[in-house]
Amino acid sequence: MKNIKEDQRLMPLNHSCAHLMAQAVKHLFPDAKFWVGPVIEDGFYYDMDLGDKVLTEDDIASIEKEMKKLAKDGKRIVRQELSREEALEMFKDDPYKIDLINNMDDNTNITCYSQGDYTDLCRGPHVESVKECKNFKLIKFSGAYYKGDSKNKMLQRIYGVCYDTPEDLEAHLKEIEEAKERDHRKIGKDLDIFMNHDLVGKGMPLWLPNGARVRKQLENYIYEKEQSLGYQHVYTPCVGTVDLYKTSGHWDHYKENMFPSMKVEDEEFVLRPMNCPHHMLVYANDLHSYRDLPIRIGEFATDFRYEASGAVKGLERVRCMCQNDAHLFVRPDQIGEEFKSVVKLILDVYTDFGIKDYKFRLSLRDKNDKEKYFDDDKMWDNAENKLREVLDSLNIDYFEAVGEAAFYGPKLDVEVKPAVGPEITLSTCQLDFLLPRRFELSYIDSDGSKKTPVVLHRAIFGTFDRFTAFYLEETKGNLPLWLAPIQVSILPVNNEYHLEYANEIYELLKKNNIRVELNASNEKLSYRMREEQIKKIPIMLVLGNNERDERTLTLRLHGNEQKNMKIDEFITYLNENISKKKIDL
Ligand code: TSB
Ligand code: ZN
Repeated sequence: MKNIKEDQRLMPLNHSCAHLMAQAVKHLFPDAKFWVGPVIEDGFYYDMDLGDKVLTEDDIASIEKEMKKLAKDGKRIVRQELSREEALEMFKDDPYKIDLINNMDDNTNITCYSQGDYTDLCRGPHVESVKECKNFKLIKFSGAYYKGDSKNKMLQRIYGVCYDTPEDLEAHLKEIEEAKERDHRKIGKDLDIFMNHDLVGKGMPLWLPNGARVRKQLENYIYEKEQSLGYQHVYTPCVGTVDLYKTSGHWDHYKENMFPSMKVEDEEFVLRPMNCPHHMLVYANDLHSYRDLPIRIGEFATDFRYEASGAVKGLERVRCMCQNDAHLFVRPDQIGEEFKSVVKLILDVYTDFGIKDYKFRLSLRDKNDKEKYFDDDKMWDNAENKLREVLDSLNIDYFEAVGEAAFYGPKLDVEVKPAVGPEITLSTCQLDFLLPRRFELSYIDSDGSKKTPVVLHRAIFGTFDRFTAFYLEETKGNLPLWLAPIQVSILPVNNEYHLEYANEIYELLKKNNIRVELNASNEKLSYRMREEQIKKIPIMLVLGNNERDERTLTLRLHGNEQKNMKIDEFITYLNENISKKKIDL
């Protein structure tokens, strides 16, 4: 999809279309007042105050109709420069525009744009005439708080998009449709991966049996990898005292992302947003010599974060999540090597999953932001350079993001693009010189002196939640066989004649630890096949006379390609595909 905001032609065109929409709204709802209507990556939106009116689909259709009429009428769009006084006078009945004008600094050139009976305060630029805004579509609408603050009034927001040709518009709409199909919230529903319930709360998904199957496979997979790399896994509580988070610094630097604390007897607890403090204490439980390092403490750890209710999204952005977390305690001379091994593990995992479309982002501090980042320039420079060196030595392509580092150190993140919405971070590896000092961690060096270790925080999947969301979209729900919640589904053509054979195969597959389902409902075969296709079951076995009489199996792979196999052959085929964790069938 083209980035409309950055396109020289589409940007003004969409901007003008936003005004066209506002004009149409004003015709239909004369009391409407408008807040802001920016051009965004995929079109435009406009926030408006319609009093108590909540928009409906019918309203949107009427607005579109009115816009068509106005576009056809084809009024010129005229720019006018205003002094502050003139602007305040012109918009004196509109508190939203007054707010905008009052927030402009003295040097701002105030302009407004008019088309027929409609004038809007606007910086521009615009196209010459509303005639050019013919090929548009209003995409969706929702409530949106004034200035994004839930304490303010709820406004109505309408999103739309405009192109020069009907073909371009059509292509854009098709892409939106495809993205909806690929959205993990839809696939998650089709595959029974997760659900939400108001009684549990926003951003608190419940993993259903199918989701739990996938997650268990992911856990086993990464657990084995980490064990073979010398990680030691622990279980720790998902709460800690406020004092723990004061010691770590999260209470000062991360509080707005945490749930409020709760008092129990003489202790004050918080739901933990991160696991680092617990792992620091695990490290401190033993004395360590320089020879013991690196020590790698891993955990599949549940965390709670206060994400804004408007930001939570399926499994991708949740308030209760499970990190594939580990903290690596290293000597300063081991930083490079250990960081390198984490980066290699990330690459290794992405290869196993066939993930190709991602970007490495090296997040650095903003030298001027002394409030967010602890003040030790030498330490920061040192750390940032170490990470760069490793990335360069591995020939990795990355971009740098100033001001995106964690408060405790620079980090490397892997960015991916979800079906809908802005980019997200999956894997992360963060260098930290601060936390070990705050927890007074130490090891005995070769000369007998006490030294402070350095910590690397890393999560390869990020969270199981987010990774699952991403991978459902990446594969469009067609998970590799080893990961699929149901691997094989058996469909007897006719229950009267083929159920016995189907049952025999079902039992055999169960015995071989295959996640198998028998779909022998009374529905027609074509209906049942459609059901299994929606659930994206990798292998369907359709068993009829031929298969039963010859004791063979007919496989449909991902709903289309057909193969014939003997029973033994099929078991070998499954075992090989699963044990090698092949991406394809
Ligand atoms: C890696 N202390 C480190 C840890 O040791 C840490 O917590 N880092 S983090 O804040 O970046 O979170 C780790 C990963 O969790 C992120 O890279 C991201 O993939 C995932 N994540 C963060 N917030 C959410 C969320 N709200 N929902 C789902 N996943 C999330
Ligand atoms: Zn951490």
